[in-house]
Amino acid sequence: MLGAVTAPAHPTDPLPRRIAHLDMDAFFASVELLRYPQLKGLPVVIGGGRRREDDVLARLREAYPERDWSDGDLSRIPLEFFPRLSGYTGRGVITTATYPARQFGVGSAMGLMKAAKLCPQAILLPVDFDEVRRISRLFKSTILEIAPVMEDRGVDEVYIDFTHVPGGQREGGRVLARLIQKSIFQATGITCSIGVAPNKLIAKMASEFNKPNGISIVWPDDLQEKIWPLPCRKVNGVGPKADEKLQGYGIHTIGELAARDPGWLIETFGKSYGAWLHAVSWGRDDRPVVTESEPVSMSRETTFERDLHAVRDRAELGAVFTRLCEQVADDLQRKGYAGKTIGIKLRYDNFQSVTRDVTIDHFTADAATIRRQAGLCLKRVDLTRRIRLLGVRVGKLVKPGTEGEQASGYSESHSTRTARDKASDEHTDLLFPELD
Ligand code: DCP
Ligand code: MG
Repeated sequence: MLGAVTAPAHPTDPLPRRIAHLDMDAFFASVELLRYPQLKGLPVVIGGGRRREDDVLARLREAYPERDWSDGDLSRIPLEFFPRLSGYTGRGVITTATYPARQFGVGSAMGLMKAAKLCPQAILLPVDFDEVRRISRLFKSTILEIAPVMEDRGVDEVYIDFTHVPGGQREGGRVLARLIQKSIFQATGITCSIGVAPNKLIAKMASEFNKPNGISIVWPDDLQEKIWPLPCRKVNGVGPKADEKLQGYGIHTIGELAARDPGWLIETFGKSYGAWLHAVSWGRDDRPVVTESEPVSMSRETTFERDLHAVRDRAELGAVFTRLCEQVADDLQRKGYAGKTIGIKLRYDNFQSVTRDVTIDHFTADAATIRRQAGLCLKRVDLTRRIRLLGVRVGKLVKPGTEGEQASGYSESHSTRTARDKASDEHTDLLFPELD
């Protein structure tokens, strides 16, 4: 069975648990600033597409054809050659923004056109996923050289068990946190923020307290002062719908949640979720830091520049569809996986989404097979309406030579889901079917 490996237990442990959550600052934007250090301190937003070649360099070559501009000149490209948000038209959204840009009220998930109104002078750059992945691996390997018990939580965040690491208890973890911050900066040139607390729940909240380039240390006694004033939404696991329901009962902060009778919470939010809400509001969480996991599915998806129609835009849609299948096949092959369940996701112009999948009788990582099966899935959905987004997923993965595990749900953007993600999804589905 694929899945998690937990940190070794220390049954007679005299040391208090100290768990860190580390999150890179303005990650995708910081990655671009490594390439273009002249943008430091300026409002920069990332969004609007994927980087193919260096567009800024291309403009420069056009303007000065007589000169031999190369990648080495990137840091010398004058500011006027960088694209600005002003005049942006399109449907792109902000993936992330530098801290100077955030001062203008722009941030993740905001439409670029809206952001252009708030901060027209901001520089707009696309994401370089390859470089993001490279830096992601680099900062994680830097941590592992210092602290071996690390849980990978995605491209720019991890949990680290400080309890038994030298320096991990000094000043509540501040000494080790400083060392890790410094080492990551030396290795990557990017800052991060770290929260150290008695558990993952509090550490995750604490890493946001002093962003960017901050460290915050939370002790068990700090619950009332530092955690209770926060809105419930800051709890990792309280989504927008649960929050709305809480607000409906006049519960806005974690402290207000802690003041409620646990019996009432269980009655109102269900046995499992109600009990969990009570526990987290009192800062209780004993989940271990989990050091490994295996993917259960891989997927790719794309949102179109304009909504496409299955008949009128058949050629374009077909080409994108084939490309997505090839990308998923490539992801599988590169990572050495094969899958048995092939699925599609569609989002219509009214934002309604549908998924269909099929399980075949053998494991595959072959683009043509994926394309064929995904094509059959596509026949099972309404194709008379305009389509905004198209995705392809392969689940029930095995790494040839190992046992497989069933996949569930559907992933966001292009991503790899792990057994851990799956477990948390199931938790969510189980606990509040009518909520998040
Ligand atoms: N990201 C994304 N889609 C989202 C949110 C984030 O693609 N809906 C990407 C862009 C971010 C990266 O993931 O750079 C990390 O997400 P964070 O939420 O940690 O945001 P940042 O690292 O950009 O900023 P912060 O300094 O607040 O952590
Ligand atoms: Mg971050």
